Order: sequence, then C-alpha cells, then structure tokens
Amino acid sequence: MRNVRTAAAQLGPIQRADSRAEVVQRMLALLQRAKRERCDFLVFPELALTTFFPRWYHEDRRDADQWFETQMPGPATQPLFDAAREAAMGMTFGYAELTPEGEHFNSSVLVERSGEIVGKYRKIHLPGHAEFDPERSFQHLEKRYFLPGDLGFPVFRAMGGLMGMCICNDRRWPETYRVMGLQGVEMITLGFNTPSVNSQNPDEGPQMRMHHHKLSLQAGAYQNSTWVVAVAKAGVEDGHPMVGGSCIVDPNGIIVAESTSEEDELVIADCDLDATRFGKQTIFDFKRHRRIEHYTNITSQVGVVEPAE
Ligand code: CDT
Repeated sequence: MRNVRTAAAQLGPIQRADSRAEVVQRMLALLQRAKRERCDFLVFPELALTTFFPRWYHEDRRDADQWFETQMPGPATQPLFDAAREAAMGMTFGYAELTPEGEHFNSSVLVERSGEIVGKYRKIHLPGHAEFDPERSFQHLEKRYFLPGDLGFPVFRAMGGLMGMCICNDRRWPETYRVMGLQGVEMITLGFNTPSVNSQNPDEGPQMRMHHHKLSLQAGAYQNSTWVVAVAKAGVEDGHPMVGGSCIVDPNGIIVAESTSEEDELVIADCDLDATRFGKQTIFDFKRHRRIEHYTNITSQVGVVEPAE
C-alpha cells in the first residue's frame, strides 16, 4: 500500500479587490486544517492566488500583468512553501506565470514535502477568445492573456508515486489523461474555474456543467487507471457564479469524496497509489492492447476531416 492522504483544498470566491496576502492566509488556514487531518498532500485550484481575471478585458494586455507572478516562490507565496515544509506536506496550486522573457502562462507547480518545487505544468488547452466579444454574457479571455503551454504533460516522481498535473479545460480532452497515462501516471491533479453557465448558451446551466465535469474526470481516471483530484475555485466572484464540484476520483472512475459547498473546504480521501495497478495490468495494459497504427489522426490533424461524399 502506498497511501497518499490527499486533501482537495477548494477555495470559495476571490473578489477582484482581494489581495494576494488575504488569499494566502485562506490557503494557509486550509493547510493547517489538512495538517490536523493528517494529510500528506494538498491540491489547490487553478489561478489560486487571484480572482479569475480572464473574465476582465484589459485593452492594453500589459495592464493584466498585475495578476501574474514573476517569481515562484515570491514574497506573497513564500509563507505557503514554509508552511508546507514545516507540515511535511506536498502541495500543488495554480497561478499566472510571467517569465523573465515576458511570456505569459496559466501554470501550476508541484511541491514536495521538503518545500521544493519538483514539477511545473503550463496549461495547454486554453478556452475562450482573444478579443472583446459583445455577444457573450461575460468574457473568457484566456486566449488573450496566456500562451498555450510549452512543457507537454510531464509526469513527475513525487509523493512516493507518479504525479501529473492539468488545468481546468484540459480535463475535457481525453488526450490529456492518455499522454500522462502512457507515462504510468498514478495521480493527476486538476484545478479549475468553471462558470456556472455557458456565456454563449444560457440554456447550459449548472447541472449540465456539473455533468460534463464529472463525466470527464471519471472517464479519464478509469481509462488510464489513475487517481484524479479535481479542485474548484467556486462561488460568486464579483457577480460571476462558478460551479463547485471538487472531488477525488479513484482508478475505477468512482467519486470517493466530494465537496458540499462553494466555500473554502477540504475534501479528503486516502489514495492508495497501488490501487492503480490492477487496471494498468489488465484491461488498460497499454503495451498489449493499444493499436497505434489506427490512431494517426490524433496527432496528424486538428479539425474534423469528413469522408468524401
Ligand atoms: N478555466 C477554464 O478553463 N474554464 C473553462 C470554461 C470554458 S467556457 C469558455 C472550462 O472548461 O471549465
């Protein structure tokens, strides 16, 4: 048994006016609660340090730099790293990354129990649009503020197992899980900010959103025999509602723990990484059963190519 007692550390809303320091205090409070619950590993959401700023349009993109971190850890986040090290707890959280070369990414880091960063991921599937869209009920400007990630979907040896990360919209794409599955991943962490309604389709409300969310996680976990730990930033940010639905999914695709609020909340489960073995050695024994000669469309084309009439 390789048990990683894991806490999905859901954050309630972060308003535009809330400072990094205020948010880090909330994250530290969750970390201390997780420590009292004897957790080994803490998972925070996408863009955990700020409001979900891609809903705000800045005509001059440089005005959005206020939401980005140029250092990790930096002055605002160092207390998190110190507390994780003192508690001997691993963690992961999402943040907006501004590199020394001036590139912008929607990123997450994986931090070992020593407080060292052992992995980084940059979000690959960026939803939304790059220009102000008056047709939408609200904006989703990830394509304006971020570049697509350039690190692939790496898997890291950490927490006594094989750990991978993805971010929000990535969870809807089977390729995300499979690329990590092909590296033997045993736990995938995922932070998300998902609006409760579709800005282009008011009929797609919270129930449908939750259905698509869980369907994606459960399928990804089962089909790659991995744990998936999904963590929301939830609730109403400056009038914009976002779904909760933080949950921990086992390698059979079963939700073993889930949130009950849209506030700061811990969702805890004992995740035995050895529980990934059965699926990886039987129905999803990739080496024996995959037929890559029939999968070429997956990496050779982006859009749909219909058969000739
Ligand atoms: N943050 C993020 O990726 N949110 C998207 C919203 C899609 S609607 C433009 C998601 O897939 O939940």
